[in-house]
Amino acid sequence: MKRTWWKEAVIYQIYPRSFMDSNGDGIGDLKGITSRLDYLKYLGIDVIWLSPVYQSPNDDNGYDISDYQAIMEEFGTMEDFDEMLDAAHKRGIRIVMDLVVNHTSDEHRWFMESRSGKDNPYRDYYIWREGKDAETPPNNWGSCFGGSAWQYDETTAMYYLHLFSKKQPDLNWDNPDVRKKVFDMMTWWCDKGIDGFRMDVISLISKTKEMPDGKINGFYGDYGPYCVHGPNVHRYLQEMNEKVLSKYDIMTVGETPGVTPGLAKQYAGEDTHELNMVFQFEHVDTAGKYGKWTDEKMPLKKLKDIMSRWQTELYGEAWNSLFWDNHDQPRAVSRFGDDRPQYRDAAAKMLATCLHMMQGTPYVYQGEELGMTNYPFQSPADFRDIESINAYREWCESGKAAHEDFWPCMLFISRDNARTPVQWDDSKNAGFTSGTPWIPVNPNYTEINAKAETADPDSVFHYYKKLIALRKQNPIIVYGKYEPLLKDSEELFVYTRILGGEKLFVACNFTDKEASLSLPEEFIGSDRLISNVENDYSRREIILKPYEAFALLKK
Ligand code: TEU
Ligand code: CA
Repeated sequence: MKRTWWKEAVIYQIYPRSFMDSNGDGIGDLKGITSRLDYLKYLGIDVIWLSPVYQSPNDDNGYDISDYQAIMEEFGTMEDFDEMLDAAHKRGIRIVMDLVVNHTSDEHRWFMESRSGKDNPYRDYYIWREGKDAETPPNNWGSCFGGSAWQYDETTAMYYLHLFSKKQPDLNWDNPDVRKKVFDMMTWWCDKGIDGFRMDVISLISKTKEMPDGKINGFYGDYGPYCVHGPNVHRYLQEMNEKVLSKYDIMTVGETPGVTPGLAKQYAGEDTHELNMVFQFEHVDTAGKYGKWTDEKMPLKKLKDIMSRWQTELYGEAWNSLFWDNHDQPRAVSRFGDDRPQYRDAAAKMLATCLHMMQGTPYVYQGEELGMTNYPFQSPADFRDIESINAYREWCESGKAAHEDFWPCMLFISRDNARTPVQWDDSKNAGFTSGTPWIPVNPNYTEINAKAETADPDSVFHYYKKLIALRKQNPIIVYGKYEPLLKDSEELFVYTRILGGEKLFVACNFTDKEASLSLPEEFIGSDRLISNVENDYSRREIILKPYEAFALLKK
């Protein structure tokens, strides 16, 4: 297995709108990020993944881009960007940009040209089809954010495809001019000195020519078989690699909904010349009675099966990312752990141990290092996220689901849980802004905040700092071979890692009860690398406390 810097790195995701506001308008911005770089340096991360900062009408908080080479006004200027990049580099921190090129905003110049007439040179930049008849879209596909995936456009009396909101028309990657424009834009950013790309829904860029109705799934037909891992996706990524990526020392991670370990070996294989690593979503998939909306925790056995399969199947062949949450997912401690006050601290550290001792590049989503929790939303009017707002309308206002049944699912799953402001201190608005935050601050900021946690050596923050440092000191954490133990346990997540003559033993209690474990003979008397409570690990029989986690290293 090749050793590379991006396999050894720990990445921190910033959702700029909610990270730090520098000018009191209630919206996080680039100067705000620059002002907090020392905090990130202290935490010890190597790379920042910056969610989109480009010009955007913000239908989907920046994932709808109207100019790829301009900065969103609310976030600052290109000078602010350059300053931030430079300040990060001075601290040895790299910056990876979000590349959103499955679609643009409908306010992007390309789309405004495209919709203006059938003969416009940009017409074929997007995916246009005739309706089945005047009132019926070309097929039954539904968009990810509700409604049909097709929008009728009066000017030319045709429909355009949008797998996300109708303000996010899909680009036509089969058009070589589109690819050239995208590659040129990427080159422009690379020449500016950025350090890589996180590629938004990159597994969706190639669509089949035929676009038949899909199997009904909820309200609409499923576009999956025709748009996910489409016919030319690997060819286009190889072309991108050849024309852009291979020319720079950068890292790439593909957001690849629907990816399996088999496909990951192609997208992110050691020698396939596509991407460095992927995000897979099996452990956060929640297909239930209301589509993705559920209020049920994934059973531990299932979670372990998924995580272990990815660890084992990619070993030596492809590289994976490790994450519990991001800006599209609820808060990790609320979802996989336990956010009740008496358990939150241990559960957050336990989840961190479990993930950071695995193979792959770990991602820390802003606030995760503080053990930030889901938000106590009171009513549907509290939501800002287009997906949450539309879903409530589609399920409840239509009468397909009862409010009482759907509401707990929104509380558990809504993306807005991750989007409340980072809690910096216990002053007004958690120190995020001096104005009115665009989305409310979680009221638990008086307890959970960066100021308190950086001052407390036993905090979740310092635990993350330690895990990040351990990864730098112990190649076994990066390169060791993974082996699952106690696969059938419904309480414990246990595994080992092996590299050369060293062996690592990791055990995590995922429950609020004590759990007993017989330590394998060979680990009795090993060094304790880290643990989230005090316990005696020199004995064979160990009783783990609720949410206890520990790692032992045998040299
Ligand atoms: O997300 C794509 C994706 O597959 C989902 O996680 C999605 O956001 C959603 O939760 C579907 O139920 C990416 C971005 O990360 C997301 O923020 C954007 O909204 C989306 O693409 C469109 O650009
Ligand atoms: Ca601001």
